[in-house]
Amino acid sequence: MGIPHFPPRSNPVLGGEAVANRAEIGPAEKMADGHLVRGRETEADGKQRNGSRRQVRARQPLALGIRSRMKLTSWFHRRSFFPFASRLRAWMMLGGTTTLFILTANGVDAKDWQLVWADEFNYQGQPDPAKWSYEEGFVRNHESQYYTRSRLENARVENGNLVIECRKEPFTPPNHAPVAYTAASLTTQNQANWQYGRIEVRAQLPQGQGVWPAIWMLGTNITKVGWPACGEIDIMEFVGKEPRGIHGTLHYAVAGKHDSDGGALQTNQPFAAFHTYALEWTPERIDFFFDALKYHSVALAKADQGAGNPFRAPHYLILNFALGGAWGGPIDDAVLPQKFLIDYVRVYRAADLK
Ligand SMILES: [Ca+2]
Repeated sequence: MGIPHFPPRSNPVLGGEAVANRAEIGPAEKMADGHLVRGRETEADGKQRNGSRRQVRARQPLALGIRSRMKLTSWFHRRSFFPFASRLRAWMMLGGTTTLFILTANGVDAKDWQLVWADEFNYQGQPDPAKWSYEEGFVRNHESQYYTRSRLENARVENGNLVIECRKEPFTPPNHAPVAYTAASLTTQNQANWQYGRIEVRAQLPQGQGVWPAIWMLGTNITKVGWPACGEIDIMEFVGKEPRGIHGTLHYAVAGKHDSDGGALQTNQPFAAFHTYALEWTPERIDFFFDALKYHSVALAKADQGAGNPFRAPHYLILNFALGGAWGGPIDDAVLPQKFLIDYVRVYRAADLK
């Protein structure tokens, strides 16, 4: 959610910094085409850690993505005589087969994961108040939606899914002027947080110009140290104006200034079906997954801040459906309402990580 991560509207200074960050990300997106993954792997090049991210990207385009892809397509190499590109295309189209690779693609064997928290959304009505609370109002990024609290039109559980619905409608919140767009943002803040493990969310994304759903985390110490020092883990971000891109990113502070390390996967119509968005978080690194495919990885050491590191501390989870704003861009009213469906959230701890 944090590229750019504007603080509330009242802080124009930090907002300006975020705009510059987004502008820098732009050219890299044009480098990727087809089903290629792109990402930055600065930890493999220590000399460039303190250089500009633009330099890093120019020297190492696609390096991480291609390696990850090669690993995952080895099955096709052994069993098929089709050219590599055809195998790749076929593999991406066979979304249902990706589960075959989970055991080998994950950093830790599946048998070593212990489920420690979950919401399967196998009930009806309000999201479980023992697990979820709400962000309310206009919260960040100059987005157009007003987040409502405990309003079934915007957040409800039905048919086995959490439904977060973004609507264009005249609505007058309590103690607020009328608004034009409503949606919801659910958070486990003050109720559940985790440090290390595998966080897995099966979801179907909304689509259309302006939509910006996200699955992400913030450090629980945000109320003390602020953003970005608290750290931010974006497990999944998607913007409807780039309908092929899935983004995973870390935000943090280096010497008091915002920095980030993000990767993106280019795939076909990710909103057309449910997919699994996950991260695996160890004391050494965070890996980002789309189904079984690991498309980005960041060494935690990048975010060392003296003796501390925001990613060696607990974070809470946020599921939200934003509209417009700094990254969502212009809104196509005709696509609304749109639904962000979440089948489940599962949090695992690795058996060897206490
Ligand atoms: Ca479910």
